[in-house]
Amino acid sequence: MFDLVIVANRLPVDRIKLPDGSNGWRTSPGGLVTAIEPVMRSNHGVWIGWPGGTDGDEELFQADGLDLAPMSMSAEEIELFYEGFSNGCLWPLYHDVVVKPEFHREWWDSYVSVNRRFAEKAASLAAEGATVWVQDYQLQLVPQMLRDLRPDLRIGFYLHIPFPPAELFQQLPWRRQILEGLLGADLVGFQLPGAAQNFVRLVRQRVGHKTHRDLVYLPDGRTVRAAAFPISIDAKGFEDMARDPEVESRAEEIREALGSPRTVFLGVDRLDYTKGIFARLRAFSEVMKEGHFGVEDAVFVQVAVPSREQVEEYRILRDEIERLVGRINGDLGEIGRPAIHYLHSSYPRAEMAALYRMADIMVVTPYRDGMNLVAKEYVATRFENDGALVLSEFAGAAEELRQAYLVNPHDINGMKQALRDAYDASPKESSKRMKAMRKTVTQNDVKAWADSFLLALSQVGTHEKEPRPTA
Ligand code: GDG
Repeated sequence: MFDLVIVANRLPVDRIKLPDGSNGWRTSPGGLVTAIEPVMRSNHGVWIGWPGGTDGDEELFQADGLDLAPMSMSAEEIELFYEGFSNGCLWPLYHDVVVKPEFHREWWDSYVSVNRRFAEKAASLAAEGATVWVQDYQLQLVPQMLRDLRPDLRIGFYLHIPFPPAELFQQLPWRRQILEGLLGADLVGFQLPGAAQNFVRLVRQRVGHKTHRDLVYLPDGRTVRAAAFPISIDAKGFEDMARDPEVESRAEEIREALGSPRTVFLGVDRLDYTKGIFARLRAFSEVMKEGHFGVEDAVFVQVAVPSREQVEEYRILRDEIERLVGRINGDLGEIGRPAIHYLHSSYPRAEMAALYRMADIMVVTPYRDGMNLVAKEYVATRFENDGALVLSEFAGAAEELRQAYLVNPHDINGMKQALRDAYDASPKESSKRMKAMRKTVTQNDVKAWADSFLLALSQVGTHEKEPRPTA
């Protein structure tokens, strides 16, 4: 039995086949594991999640001293729960319906049954009075299902993606069930205060509970708090990696391979329609076409990390982007000098750091993004206070990184202007902006995020200053 239980769709490791045919594990170091690992170690924690694949093995195991509980997933569940309801319905709905969400009852049925299995697993592993922290949009029903099974637990929920305004959320045929699922938690955490307010307002309107500021009062006497906890990165870890001489020489090597242009623009995103890759490349190509800079002055490196390739929308998007890159390079490129270097691949973390180090201008222009860690990682690696960040107003990170060149990603002319401004900026101006952004990122790192969430979770219901409404 464990005192801290993390419940996430994915485990922090992938199941792999070893050369001898047996099962092995490979850590997939993400931001979440960096954040949660220290609290898991100091609190006797376990992490429940899907290890990828369709292997039925649910045996607990240890990796790097962490206790992990794999949840199996059938091929049908991957199709209906994961690719269907999670990524074909909730993902677009919560990202401003950038793409039309699909509502299918068989997807929902699978979402309910997978959430129930996760809740049952958490109930079976949590010690009396333990803390359970449920992560993200794939598992929004787990808090209430778990509370029904184990009323003794302290339950937190954190949403990594945006929470939509009522006008959009109301489209969801199962809107009430989702709200009630989340209300099983003591604390519901969001990236931004606006998202927490959307949630409280919806609870008042759709479920009819009394609310006051960030608190929801349930008829059974329980109080639920909804608040913002903007996620961050292991800023020191990224800076240390960036200072590594091997990373520095790799950064130089990449620049030389690009033909040592004056300015390198960089985009790094999962290949997702929310990330605004297409419009950003168009804006860059137009600035080049208009002669503000040529292929010998500037180049755009776009890393598009493969993502959700079984989902139709993602396949269409990939084709569109690749056609555009081909057209731009055909129009503007010269022999040995394409305007855009497009890489459909994922890389080790050290290579990511080298890419950040070699880039003069990082371009992050999602139509909607819960936070966007890439923007923060870039800033963390700029220990010489150089470089510039072009950042969408619709990324959560824009609320903190005010000194970026902020853009509306729907406004191509506005984006062109921001790219020109970043390109033309004096070293003094860039350094002033970067210094301020670095201060923000280093002071609010991912450890501070995890600690503040867990502290707030431990305090819900213990010292509310506001009197309970009596009506
Ligand atoms: C969701 C929300 C929110 C990317 N490519 C490689 C690689 N990465 C790493 C990056 C970064 C992470 O993946 C991507 O995080 P983002 O925040 O940019 O975007 P999402 O994947 O959409 O994440 C987002 C986040 O959750 C956390 O709450 O910020 O808004 O959508 O850390 O470095 N890492 C490696 N190789 C790659 O090729 N090693």
